[in-house]
Amino acid sequence: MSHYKSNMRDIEFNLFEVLGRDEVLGQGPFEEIDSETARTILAEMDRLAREDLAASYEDSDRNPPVFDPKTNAAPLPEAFKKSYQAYMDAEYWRLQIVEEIGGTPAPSSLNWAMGELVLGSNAPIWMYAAGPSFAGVIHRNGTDRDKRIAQIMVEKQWGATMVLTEPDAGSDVGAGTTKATLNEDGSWNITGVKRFITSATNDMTENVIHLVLARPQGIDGVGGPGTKGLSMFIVPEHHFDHETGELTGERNGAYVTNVEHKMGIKVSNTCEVTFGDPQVGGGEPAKGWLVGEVHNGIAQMFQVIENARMMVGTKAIATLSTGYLNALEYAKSRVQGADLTEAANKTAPRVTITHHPDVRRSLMTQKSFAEAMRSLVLYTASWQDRVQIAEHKGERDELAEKVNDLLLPIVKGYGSERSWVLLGTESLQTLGGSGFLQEYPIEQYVRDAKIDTLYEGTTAIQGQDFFFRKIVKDQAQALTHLNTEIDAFVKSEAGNGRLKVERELLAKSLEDAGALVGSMITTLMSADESAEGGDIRNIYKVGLNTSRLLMVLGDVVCAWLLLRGAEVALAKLAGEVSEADKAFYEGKVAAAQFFARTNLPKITAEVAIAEATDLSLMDLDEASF
Ligand code: ST9
Repeated sequence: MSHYKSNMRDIEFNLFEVLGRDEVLGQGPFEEIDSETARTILAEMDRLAREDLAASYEDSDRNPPVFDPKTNAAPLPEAFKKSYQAYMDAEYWRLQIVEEIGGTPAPSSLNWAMGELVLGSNAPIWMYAAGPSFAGVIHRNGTDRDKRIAQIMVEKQWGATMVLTEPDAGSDVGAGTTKATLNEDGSWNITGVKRFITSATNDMTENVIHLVLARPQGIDGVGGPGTKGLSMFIVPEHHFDHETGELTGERNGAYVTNVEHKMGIKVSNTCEVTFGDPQVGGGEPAKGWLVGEVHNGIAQMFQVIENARMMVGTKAIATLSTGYLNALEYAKSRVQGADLTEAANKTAPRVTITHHPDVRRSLMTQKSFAEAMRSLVLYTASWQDRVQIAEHKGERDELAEKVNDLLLPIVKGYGSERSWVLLGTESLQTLGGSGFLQEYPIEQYVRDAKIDTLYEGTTAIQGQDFFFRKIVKDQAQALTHLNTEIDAFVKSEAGNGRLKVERELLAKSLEDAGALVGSMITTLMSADESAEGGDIRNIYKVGLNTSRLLMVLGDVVCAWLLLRGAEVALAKLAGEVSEADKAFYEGKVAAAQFFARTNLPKITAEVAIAEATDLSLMDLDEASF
């Protein structure tokens, strides 16, 4: 039986009943995919995920790849390769790429709905299969040569990697020291060691294209310190003819020199890659080609990073959803103890644990967060749909770009933190001691989901990105738009009287969150030493609260999205619905009410804590920690 339990009903509810995706499907850039086709694709992907992709989930954990230093490789388990091939053969990965390189573009919302199914059933498949999506970035930024390389990558279904991190440059990408030196033929020699590189070796694709950030040497005006001095290079594992794509038979000097031993997602090879070291492999130089022949590496790489941050948040949320559904299934059949009203009666009938108040609290906590964050992912993706539609017309939808940018750290940072914590504290806990056993998938979910708070920018980085870049640098334009939308909902008659209490709670938390943003901006301004009385150390007070702000606004946005869904559900319940739909819609209303009532009142306290921040923590001697 499959470990993976999907929630197709809720995915379709979000896409079609709340977000009205019928309106974008079948037209403009998505002409070839109407809503009926989209539903068929989702159904097929759901089957594929539960059966073929999930099939190797456990085996890949118990029999992970082992690095062989003689071959610089870590071959993947056969069962995993079978699942990967099933995914590639289904060809739905083409929906993420542009037509010019062999794709059939679909709205981002449909892609991330499918993404949930793949990432929840066996996430490393999505990561190994990302080569064609990486090709999209090369195509978008590249010269004619690069565009042909991008086509080849898709035709041949090669793997690809994002290569930023170094042993001493993790969160601080700008500290990277990997060098690039120009050759006479226009190629570059790359030298340095990179770490934590996902998918850098596999035995499923004939080639891997590394997208490497390195610092050009000896050229005026480029290669300076920090992230802006980094350029992005196409560095293949094996050399190939840039016109035909045929491998030339020459190895490039980019070698995997270690594969990490990890807590989770063990089948996803996390590699050290050494570039251009004469002592490694055959000692060949590591040759690379500058993407687009422009030195704009960090901005180019952020096109990959933005997609990968969305991926990580979706992975986390997908795991919480299947964790919840596994816990629910267990709770419905596990008989333990008497009903609390019969606690004094030692001979009272024993009941399933779904009868116990604390289990109900836990299940509804899991359900409401999993469904809230699913709507967060799909709502964010619906802004990406707008970006795609504008691009197809040769225009830009700047508001959509900004709102998407604002939401990304919430999807990634808030999504991964809430999911990882709830998987451990609630989903696993529902199974009692059995949750700790490898007989059930949840202990693996907990291990596999922890990485989501770490890679692609830790939660601390997401909090900083959210405040400094997505709010302050944006002059709060996207935030103001979101605030206006939530405020309009608060003031509406949404829910026809049934959501009055929750709308009031939302109004209060919106006001509190607004006050928090305002006070952090005021504190930031007081750190400006060019202004009278400014003290640079006040910036610490901001830094002490950026993660808190991310979580607070995550709660507000999630509550709003759930309540919007509840409004739709209540409208449906007012008409004729099947028994199954009645239960589903009532569950949507209950989850929204529960989420608002149990989470929103805490925001007032969070804001009070933030506003009372002083510098005592920063003044404390390190020895006192
Ligand atoms: C990793 C691998 O963790 C994990 C698994 C990967 C699995 C891969 C498979 C799936 C991926 C599929 C992807 C396919 C792609 C598909 C695409 C489809 C189209 N947003 O603030 P500044 C830029 S890998 C956008 O001064 P610092 C911007 O250009 C390791 N851009 O930064 C900016 O210039 P400007 C992951 C942003 O102080 C410039 O950077 N590592 C954003 O120099 C400088 O900005 C990390 O994630 C943004 N949010 O450096 C690093 N932010 O301002 C974490 C910056 O002029 N560390 N830019 O616009 C950080 O993010 C740091 O904040 C820092 C700071 C490095 C950016």
